[in-house]
Amino acid sequence: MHAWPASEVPALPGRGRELRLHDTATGGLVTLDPGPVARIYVCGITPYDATHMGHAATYTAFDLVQRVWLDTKRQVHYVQNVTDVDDPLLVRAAETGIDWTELAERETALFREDMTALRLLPPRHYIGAVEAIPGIVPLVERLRDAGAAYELDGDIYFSVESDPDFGKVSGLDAAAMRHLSAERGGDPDRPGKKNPLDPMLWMAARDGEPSWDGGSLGAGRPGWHIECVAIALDHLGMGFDVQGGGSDLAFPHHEMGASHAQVLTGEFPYAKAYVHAGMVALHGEKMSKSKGNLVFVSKLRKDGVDPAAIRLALLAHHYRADWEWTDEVLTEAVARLGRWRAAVSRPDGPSADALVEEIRAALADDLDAPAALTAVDRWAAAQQAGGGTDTSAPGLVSRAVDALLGVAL
Ligand code: 5CA
Ligand code: ZN
Repeated sequence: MHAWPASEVPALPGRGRELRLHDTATGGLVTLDPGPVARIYVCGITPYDATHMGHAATYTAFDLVQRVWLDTKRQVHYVQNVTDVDDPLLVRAAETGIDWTELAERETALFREDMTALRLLPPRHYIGAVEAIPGIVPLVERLRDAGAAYELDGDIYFSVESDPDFGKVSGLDAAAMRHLSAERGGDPDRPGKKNPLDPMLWMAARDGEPSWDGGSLGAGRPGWHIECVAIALDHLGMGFDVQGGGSDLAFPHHEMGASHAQVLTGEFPYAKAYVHAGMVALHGEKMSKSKGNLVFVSKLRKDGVDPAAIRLALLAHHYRADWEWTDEVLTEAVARLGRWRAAVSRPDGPSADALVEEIRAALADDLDAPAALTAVDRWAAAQQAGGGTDTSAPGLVSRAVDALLGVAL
């Protein structure tokens, strides 16, 4: 499927720093060494509702990853999926009486608009689960033929015991895994499974639900984790640099994905770093489509909020923190945007060379966007106080804020 248009990324003088990111698998910071082409897969939406602040925060974090890499003069191969067939989408379609394909198309179109407005760089490959099915079926067949998958009443399950490295992404114990599996789309209590944690690879066709030709698997539809694996292996290959998503994907989604891929290829690791963004809450609870406590990007845009202010509101929080969306967060961002715009519209100011390096250093250090914003605040305050006569400074600040933070001043 098509992605969305890219906003231009201005080139800056000098070169950005090497990125260090927190890796869930090792539990610490790793300096990534991507080579001339950096490869990143970020899990996409399940399009049954509009983009909320939690989604936007997570995608903004990985947008910063791309921007840091681009600033090191690398190319970035970025892949994202759309889970355009899955249980929650079918349930919402049934509840609302909207055809599931129409619902998915409508919400994906809105997501593209939101991403464009927020200046999130698009993936090179934007792939739907449905269009990935012809690539998924042979992977499931291979897992089954290798003895790493088994059939249960027509459904095919992956055997987590087939991967000696299972558990290394999340580092959780069996009890925690079982609990999260039940909460996040798994079925640990289904009788007949070899291990309660085993996830479904292929679901046999159910009455009244869409299904596709699965060759020797029979008609059905793909499981969630194999969807992302098929897309990532097809477009990035094993050992790509970053697997990204919100922290709710560490287990089971990224754990299972890594296992599927490692058993399929015999190689380790699936991704060099598993990077997870914190959860955004509203009124004390994680913002989630299933709970309905949502603030939508599209609603704020419709209300006339400048997308640059939304972006600044998101960047004011460290990507790994869990935080709460409030009206004040947005009010402060609107005020900050105003101060920055006033500052760069002046004819001169203090030299900005050091500021560019400060922004680079902050972002390279596990995407410390709040520190980068504070650095820009300091420059804007000094400029407003009348310091400096460098006529190139306002333009350089504007370009740096655009290139590195994605905010158009
Ligand atoms: N389609 C799957 C991934 S393959 C999925 O999780 N879709 S989603 O629509 O539920 O979420 C899309 C992305 O937003 C995921 O990375 C998820 O971790 C992230 N996300 C969802 N809710 C929040 C939240 N409240 N705060 C931060 N990130 C969130
Ligand atoms: Zn995914």
